[in-house]
Amino acid sequence: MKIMRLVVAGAPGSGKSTFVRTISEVEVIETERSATDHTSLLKKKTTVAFDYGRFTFGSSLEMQIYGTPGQSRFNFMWDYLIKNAQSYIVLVAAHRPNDFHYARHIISYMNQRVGIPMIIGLTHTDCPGVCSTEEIMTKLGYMNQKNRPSVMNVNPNERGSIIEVLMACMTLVVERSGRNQYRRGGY
Ligand SMILES: Nc1nc2c(ncn2[C@@H]2O[C@H](COP(=O)(O)OP(=O)(O)OP(=O)(O)O)[C@@H](O)[C@H]2O)c(=O)[nH]1
Ligand SMILES: [Mg+2]
Repeated sequence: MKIMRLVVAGAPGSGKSTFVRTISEVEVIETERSATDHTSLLKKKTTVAFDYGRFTFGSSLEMQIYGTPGQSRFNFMWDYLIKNAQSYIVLVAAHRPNDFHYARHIISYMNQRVGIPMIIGLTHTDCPGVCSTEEIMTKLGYMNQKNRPSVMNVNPNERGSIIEVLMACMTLVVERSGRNQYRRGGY
């Protein structure tokens, strides 16, 4: 069985812990504590280390899924988790434009450390006040339609929606390893 490690990053309240909890086939390891700062205006609890869950595609692939803490004061965990991942997803709450700048910071932080496939997952697209995908991508710094990462809507409360994103990540990782093998003369 192959193992793929996937990191789920994003601002507080974007849905990372919900994502891991909804999809995991094993009991999730969570490190949520009472939120004390401005995050407490958004929600009662926040992740302080990581969430861990697992999902298997048949008998061939096990995805180990790590949710990061949203708050940057815990970014030593972002560092540790991303350096051990093959792919990552950045969740962006599409109805919170004030968080887009922070999401951009997270993407830049990750890109400075790794060069692995990533997907932007737009959450809360069922909520009032949703921004368009184009507006979000522009605010995330992707002005040009070319060279943009993949962007998908995802509802972290729905397994089917998460599975679509996991399959997209898996495809990107497989394509990339195929390209690397080709460069090394593996075919
Ligand atoms: N309606 C709706 N609710 C969502 C969606 N995504 C997440 N939520 C809700 O938003 C809240 C997000 O909370 P968490 O999953 O704890 O967020 P988090 O990203 O882990 O936050 P931190 O650990 O604080 O960084 C939960 O109540 C989810 O049910 C979505 O797409 N639609
Ligand atoms: Mg969390």
